[in-house]
Amino acid sequence: DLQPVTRALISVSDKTDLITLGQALALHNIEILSTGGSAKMLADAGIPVKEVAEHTQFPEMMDGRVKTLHPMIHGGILALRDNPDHVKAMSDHSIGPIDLVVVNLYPFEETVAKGADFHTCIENIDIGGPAMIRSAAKNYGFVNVVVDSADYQTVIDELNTHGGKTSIETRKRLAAKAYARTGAYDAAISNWYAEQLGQEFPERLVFAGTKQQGLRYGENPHQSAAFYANSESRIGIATATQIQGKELSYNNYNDTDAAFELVAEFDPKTAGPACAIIKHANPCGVATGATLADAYRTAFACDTTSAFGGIIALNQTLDAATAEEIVKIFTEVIIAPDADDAAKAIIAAKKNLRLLLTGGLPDPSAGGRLVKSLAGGYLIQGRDNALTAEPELKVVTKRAPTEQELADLKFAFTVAKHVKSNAIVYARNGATVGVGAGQMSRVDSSKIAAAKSLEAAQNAGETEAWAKGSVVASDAFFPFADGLLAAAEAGATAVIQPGGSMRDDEVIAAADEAGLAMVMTGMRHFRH
Ligand code: 93A
Repeated sequence: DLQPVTRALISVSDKTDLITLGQALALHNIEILSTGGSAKMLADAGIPVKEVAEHTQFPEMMDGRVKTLHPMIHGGILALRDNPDHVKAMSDHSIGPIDLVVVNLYPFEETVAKGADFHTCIENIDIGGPAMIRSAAKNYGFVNVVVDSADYQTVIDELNTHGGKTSIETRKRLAAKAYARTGAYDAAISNWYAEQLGQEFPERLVFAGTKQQGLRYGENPHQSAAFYANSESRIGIATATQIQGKELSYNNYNDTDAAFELVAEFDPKTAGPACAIIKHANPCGVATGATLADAYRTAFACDTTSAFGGIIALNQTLDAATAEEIVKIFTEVIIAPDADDAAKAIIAAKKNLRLLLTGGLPDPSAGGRLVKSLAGGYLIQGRDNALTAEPELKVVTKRAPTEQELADLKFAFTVAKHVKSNAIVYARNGATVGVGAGQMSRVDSSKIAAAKSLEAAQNAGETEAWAKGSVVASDAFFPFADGLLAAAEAGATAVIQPGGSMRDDEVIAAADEAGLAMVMTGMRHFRH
């Protein structure tokens, strides 16, 4: 079903490739109607163009708020060319058909992102543009609608192949994309408005995402998947540049995000170099160190078995010494703010190893939403963007933690925030020595973490579990003394936990009995 293009309307804010398009249309003798800025640019390039105001015999008015909202325009777009009544109406009112609508909208999203004031954002809400886009898309049987300069070539190719005509398949595809654009545009406006009104959870929440990558499969090969980016500009997996390696998989995305969010808790200025190694969205080793290579080696030592095929996140520029260490075993992904040339060269030898660079670290305290889908709906909550600041830590035992213990306790609790519940983390000298994740019983998590710490010691040729002399963090309170006693038995000397159990007294008494120092944070960090 080929349809000729005789007249086009071009009204674009983003003028990328406008001249190329105009020239191609002129070659096909297509009459071009256009609005102010677009018309001027085309005319300046010597392309024949007619101002919309001249076509409608109606001036652009009200600061441009009304420029294309006219029956001469919308009648020309919407008329069904094969409907006698529509054809008669066109002829009665001297309305010429418009077969191609090229519109991109006032940059509302960019204006918001720039932090513009309320009034400026409102003025950047495009009305005429979406109206034309929606009209053209509705009349896909006859009209082509282009909302993205990336599609100019598609239309030019169609016109060239079909002698100035376009196919129904292309027009339908363009129509679908057009409604996705106006939908996303209105979603951005409504989300912005809700934010202005301080509505964290408005009556209707519209998600808008742009497909960033189709994925080969989802969590498993029989599940389909894709990655969509939202309009948040927060540094992270969505803004990263992939320097080398295979395409990321669904699980890579998930784990790399978890890894980078974790390592970003350690500000290089205060915590020094830090490294997190992730498997199945849980850390199997996290460490700070005198150098980045030290941090990696120590994180790796926590669980050398699980680290195989893991995801590595670094809080500062990947250097050659660290890269040398990393390439010794198989790793899926490295994510870091940056990498120096020597490090890149070392990584380049491992063709499949994915290297992602972000240019910075995400702000752990930034707000935002977490979305989880359930049967028939979404559960939405704010990001867990809080950490217990030092002054809020309450010493509840007779013995207060030493300075070293306190530093390790804070480190361990920060890591525990990023471990699936129930989370138990043993740490020593700014590094994890045993992680227990995702158990239904806190005692089991504690036992697993202790067992891992023995394994780590044995791997290093030692006999005594690394949990001995370590500190321990629990993501939520100990409901009974048993979890705490398990940690004491493993050799932990100090404990950090939220507190708030009905049996806090029992737990504190058990800690005192065992000679442990314990601090309470008053803040829980469940993660599921
Ligand atoms: O203010 S509007 O909502 N009113 C209109 O009637 C209208 N028609 C086109 N904005 C309108 N446009 C928009 O103008 C287009 O969507 C496009 O983004 C922009 C192009 O203006 P110019 O060609 O003057 O640069």
